[in-house]
Amino acid sequence: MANDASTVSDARPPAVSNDLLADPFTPPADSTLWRTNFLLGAATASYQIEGAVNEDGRLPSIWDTFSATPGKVLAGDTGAVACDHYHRWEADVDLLTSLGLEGYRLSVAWPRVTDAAGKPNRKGLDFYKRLLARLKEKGIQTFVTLYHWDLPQHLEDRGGWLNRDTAYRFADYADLISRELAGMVDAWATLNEPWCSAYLGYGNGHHAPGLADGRFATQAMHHLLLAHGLAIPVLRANDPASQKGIVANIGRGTADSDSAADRRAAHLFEVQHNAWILDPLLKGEYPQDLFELWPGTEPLVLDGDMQTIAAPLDFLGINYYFRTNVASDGARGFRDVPLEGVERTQMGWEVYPDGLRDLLIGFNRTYANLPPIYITENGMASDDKVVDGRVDDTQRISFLKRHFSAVDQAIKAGVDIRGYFLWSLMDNFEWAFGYERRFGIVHIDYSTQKRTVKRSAECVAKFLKERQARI
Ligand code: GCO
Repeated sequence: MANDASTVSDARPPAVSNDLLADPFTPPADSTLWRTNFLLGAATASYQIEGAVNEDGRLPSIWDTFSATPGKVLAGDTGAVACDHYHRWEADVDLLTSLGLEGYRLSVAWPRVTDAAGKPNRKGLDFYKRLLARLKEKGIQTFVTLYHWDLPQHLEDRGGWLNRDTAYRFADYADLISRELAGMVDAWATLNEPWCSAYLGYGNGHHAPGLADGRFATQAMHHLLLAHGLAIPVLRANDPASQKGIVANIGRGTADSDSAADRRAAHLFEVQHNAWILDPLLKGEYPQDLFELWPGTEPLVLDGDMQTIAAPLDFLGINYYFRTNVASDGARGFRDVPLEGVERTQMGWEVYPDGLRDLLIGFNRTYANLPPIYITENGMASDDKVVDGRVDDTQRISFLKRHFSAVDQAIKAGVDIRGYFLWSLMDNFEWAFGYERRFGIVHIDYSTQKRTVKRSAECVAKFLKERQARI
């Protein structure tokens, strides 16, 4: 989600009550999550775990450049080694299998699989072929994201997502990769969180490539969505049996008071975080309120673009983390009003499972053609430590239990939700926050690369085992 430094606070999570320790995790008997066709998996992304940035012909990405720029990433961390997954992938697949996880969401690094002319890089492609073949052999469903933010630097040098041509280069890349990997992927997602790429990358500069201009953000978003829309028919043609979709991060905005102005502010917050992406995808138009919020930022849209962007989807991936409480900031805007005394994570993000439920139910009402949903990311960061060989991440266990319950409630209210991926399988490079923030259900000791299964992972594994035993 938004690794926006401005959302970080010093608040500490409160102690967790004892009854949680007694029955830490298992969903209640009537939960829809007991259905064995509800897919439960974990997610990662290439730049956050792979390392090996200079190996086997991988080209530099915008995140290599950004993280090498002093002051951009906490403690000067980079993804150069990360979890060394490029070399340890076999052990990591064994780990997934040992936990009984049924699905794995990963991303392909564009700069690893193509050369500067867009031609295939065999060694990079072979890495993903080996990995996907092994996952298939283990019976794990594969959800592959084509773009989880690691744009080849040579494309950024030509304007990146501000250059319309990048959308066409993305479609070429989608063509190449889906020909190569056809039959090995259960579901393709074109983009991960275009909101972050456009807004944090080009609007406020907190992410690579680090540009900050409101007009850049809306134009970059348009080209990202166009890239998505161009890629969908290509994926359909090359790999007809798989599902095709996109992954969007969503944010809950609540009004600080009941005043009309604050309620309007909360509405505008959700327009900026959700409708900006979902309206073009599902209605074929940008929300006009967005340009009320950001006057003069209308992107250049060519004839036929909106139709391309609104290509039918087989699924929509939803990433949810927290809510933001807002008040009116004058005629057009909103400002954050952080709530006191609420539970927060290591990111400073409020733990607010109801937001997930309410947004899903709201989307189901707003969009007549809402596709089936997968929760493609949900999870939390905590300052986890290995003590006597164990990691007791009690807050995460409670977090997961409550978000499972939110998903269950949304399903019972009629939303078609087919699965849930934990963010993340393992601690990893958390973008502008480097390695300090730990989102994994598996702990990584970065000095030894030792993996330690956290208690949350044990709880998930136990639930999956019990669920399997019911068949
Ligand atoms: C994102 C990404 C993940 C993050 C996670 C926690 O949304 O930022 O998909 O790469 O690590 O969301 O911030």
